[in-house]
Amino acid sequence: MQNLKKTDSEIYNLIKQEEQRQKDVLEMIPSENYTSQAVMEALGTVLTNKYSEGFPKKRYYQGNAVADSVEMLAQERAQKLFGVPYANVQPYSGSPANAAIYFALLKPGDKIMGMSLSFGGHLTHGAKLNMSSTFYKAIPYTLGKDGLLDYDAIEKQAVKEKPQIIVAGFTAYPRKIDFKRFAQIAEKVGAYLLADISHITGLVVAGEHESPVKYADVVMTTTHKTLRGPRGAMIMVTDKGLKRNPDMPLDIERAIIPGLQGGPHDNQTAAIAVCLLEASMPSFKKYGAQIVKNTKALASELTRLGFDLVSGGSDNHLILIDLRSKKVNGAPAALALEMAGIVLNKNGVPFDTNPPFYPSGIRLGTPAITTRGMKEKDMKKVADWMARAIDEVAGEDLPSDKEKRREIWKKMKKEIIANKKLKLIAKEVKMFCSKFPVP
Ligand code: DSN
Repeated sequence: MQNLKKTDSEIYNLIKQEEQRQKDVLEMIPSENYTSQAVMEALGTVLTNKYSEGFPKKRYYQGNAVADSVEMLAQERAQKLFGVPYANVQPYSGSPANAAIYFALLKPGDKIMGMSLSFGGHLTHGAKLNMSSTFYKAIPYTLGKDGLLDYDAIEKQAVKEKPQIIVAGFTAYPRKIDFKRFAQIAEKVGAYLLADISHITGLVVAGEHESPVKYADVVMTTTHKTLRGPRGAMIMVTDKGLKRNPDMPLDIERAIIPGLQGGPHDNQTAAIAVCLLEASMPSFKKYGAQIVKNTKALASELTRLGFDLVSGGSDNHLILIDLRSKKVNGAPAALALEMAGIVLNKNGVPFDTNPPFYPSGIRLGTPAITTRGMKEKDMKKVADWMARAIDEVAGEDLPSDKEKRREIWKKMKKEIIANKKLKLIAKEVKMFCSKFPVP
């Protein structure tokens, strides 16, 4: 980055700081990962200079022979890897991809039935203030008391509401998803089934989670989570979807452009192609399997240390911890862990009575630390550090009164940032992390 250093030392220094931070800590936000250098290199290329509105062989501007080849390669790799007849690799990210699907398949006012945000759905699955609930009617479903999907309840609700689309896919669900059951429900009410597999794509590719391709009409995934690619997303139409609506690919293309986006980011498309190639290698299967082994090892260690895991454990890449039994709110817990070198996020738990900014839980995952080469035995250390860090803040819950909460939180933040024991853990974590190179 010598040119960047010379031209803009401020940005150069900030990027260097971030590079160091990513090396020194346990990155445990379940939607984050470390891309390969090959993906990074594809992102930082002359492809960023090109405008390619349209699709391969149907562009509005000249000079797109290479952009066509890049995009077709990405499409072909996606189709082969997921076993789908159509893949669109142009969405800038997951939110615009879901918006494009709705735009293509629904009319304003149609019903979108997705998991409620506070139970682990996504903003674009019908959350308040999101376009998915302002232009469409959101029908939120929730989890059962046990923190698991209650398919019978979802079916009952679908029969009553008759949504035009059902979204199956979550951001904080630690268990496997029964896409076959979702398909039965969607078929019963005549709804499209959208499988949003953004979180679990890498596991699907690795054979660690059943693929929704047989069951869903349309599949959306981001490319930067367990798939380990650049930021971006793909919309895939399945054979089932194509049979039901042969115009779906064209409708999706029109929804992308001119509907929602302008020119695709060709450098991003190239990087997606690279990550799809990497994901087709046998080593990626091993990676996916290790993610699940690590999560299970971490879940059992955390349980042994007295943490209350939503649904009692995990089958995938993430864990959701309900901290109410530790008498600590998710906000101070996440800050204490960050100060200890463990980066994850505060998160609501099912039936949370606390607000999203001060939720009752934390969410963590193993995709990024597995990329660094950590194994089951290392999860014991991670769990120990987590328990030590949480001990520093446990027993001091935040009050529900807004004014009092603001005051106490301000004081708590200062104390957490100054806490010497947390700093000591961060040193141990840093030393440990130095043994696991980032790609
Ligand atoms: N922000 C992502 C996550 O963390 O799950 C979802 O888009």
